[in-house]
Amino acid sequence: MATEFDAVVLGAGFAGLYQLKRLHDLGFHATIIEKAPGVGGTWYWNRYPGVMSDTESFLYRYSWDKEDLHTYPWSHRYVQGHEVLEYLDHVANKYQLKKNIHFNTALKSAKWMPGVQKWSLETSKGTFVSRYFVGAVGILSIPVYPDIPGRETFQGRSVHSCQWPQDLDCSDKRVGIIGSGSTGVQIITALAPKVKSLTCFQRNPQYTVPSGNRPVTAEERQSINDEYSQIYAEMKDSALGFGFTESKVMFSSKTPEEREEIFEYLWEHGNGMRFMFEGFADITFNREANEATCDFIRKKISEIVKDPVKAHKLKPTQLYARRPLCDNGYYEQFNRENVDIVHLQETPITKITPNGVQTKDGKSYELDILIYATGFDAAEGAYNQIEITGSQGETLRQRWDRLGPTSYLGVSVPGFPNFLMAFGPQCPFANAPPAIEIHVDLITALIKDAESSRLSGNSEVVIEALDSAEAAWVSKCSQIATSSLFSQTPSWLFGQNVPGKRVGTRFYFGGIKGFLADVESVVQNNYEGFKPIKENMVDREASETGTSKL
Ligand code: NA7
Repeated sequence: MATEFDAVVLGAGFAGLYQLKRLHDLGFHATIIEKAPGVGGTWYWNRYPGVMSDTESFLYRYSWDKEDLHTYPWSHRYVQGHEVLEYLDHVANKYQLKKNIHFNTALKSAKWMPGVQKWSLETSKGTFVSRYFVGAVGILSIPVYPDIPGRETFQGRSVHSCQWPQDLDCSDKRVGIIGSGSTGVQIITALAPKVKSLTCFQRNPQYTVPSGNRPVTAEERQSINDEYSQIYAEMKDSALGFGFTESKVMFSSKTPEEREEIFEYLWEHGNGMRFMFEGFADITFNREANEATCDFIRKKISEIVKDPVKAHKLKPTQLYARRPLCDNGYYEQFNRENVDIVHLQETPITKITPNGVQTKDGKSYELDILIYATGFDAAEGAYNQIEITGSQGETLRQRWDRLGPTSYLGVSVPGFPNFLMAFGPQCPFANAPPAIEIHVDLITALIKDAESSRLSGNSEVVIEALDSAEAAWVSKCSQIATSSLFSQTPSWLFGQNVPGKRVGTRFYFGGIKGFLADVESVVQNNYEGFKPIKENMVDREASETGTSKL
């Protein structure tokens, strides 16, 4: 027999936990379905050595629990993976959310039932029926493995970064790692001092800068606490929401000496996002500024890495236009004798053997452990794993195969009534916790108003984006993306990291401030772009919508 809920949320990460809390606050009978045995979402799965956030700790958390903002402990400029998990576990306990989470439960399929206007959700633990269905699966959860012959023949331990076995001890082992994105850089930096040998199989080197991680003093914490309202006001007025003032300085307005000074300051102070956005306003769209940034980082690589052959392999040649990375001493690791780098563009991997990896130059690398830091089928990937059938009988995957991973505001897809995504495709490219809060607040407002409309007799009401609104949003996202050098550099942000995946932006690059303005306008205009939810809503006070937090 099916278990009935008012709302079912999929996923117990940052988005899912906050969404469950908001639904409980509305008095809804709501639950979370979660595949893992614990909360944390992305942070639950990504427990590899060196895993760390690169957002300032004071903004990598929820804004709505003022007590936690002021008192929950964190010691460094950035929180490590286990600290994020502990924090989310603390929130789930504090708000007694766990009793309403179905852990170890996988959603297999979801089907809209037009007769009763509800979703039927088939899970590994039986059927759930719910009027509202909120996806909160995150953007990075489906691992991508490289298609290399012989992968299954390897006799040592092989592991993807997001399925890291907690018993895996790499000490004194011969370790190989494929991938040098954000994850690879973190793993390499953490493992290099501990392992017998570390061979890094790198296809495209990426630019990474020092993170500047360091302890935060009690005085600094106090001053952050004192300024929290200002910090959040500035965050909402920014594009990225990373807790620093984004530059308005054009590269051309500075002399070569001044540019060098700015780059040096950023390098010393640390953080990839700051490096890209705090010194100059136009690194991501002015080719000259971008190339100067590339030159500066390549010069740093030459200075740090003593072996010129290794240094040469580590120097990126692409534009500096992927999600910017930072590290805790990545390039320095290549001065260790036990760390080597294989440049796959010069010597591609030909096969994986029972003993290790072979490359085209005939070399064999004998390994005990092979790590895949090869990334994710991002954005729509997690939704595509589940058969979600909407009101027209088409699955979400079929629709996205046809049109690309489209949505309206990153939350709603035409043909999928009462299905809402917290941080779905075409959500803002920004610091995740604050961006997620905007989404959850919008979803909560939509559900609250739809439910009150339904209870007042409007029995047919559903929350569903209009085709025209979705098309306009997709076009807006792609226009903004096209103006950036990001769109000229292949990465998971545009889908090129998965062979055969449709290329196009998965993000709204208009920033937090722009997104908030769009959402506020949608709410104020009677949920413009959605099917009518409530008659007579135009005059209503914003505070009645539940979106006053926006
Ligand atoms: P990324 O950024 O997608 O990086 C994946 C890495 O794996 C990257 O270096 C890829 O090289 C490499 N890769 C992928 N497939 C292959 C094959 N077939 N052969 C060799 N190398 C390969 O994933 P991450 O997990 O590092 O980071 C994802 C996000 O998580 C990050 O941006 C943060 O927001 C958090 P390529 O560059 O494609 O040549």
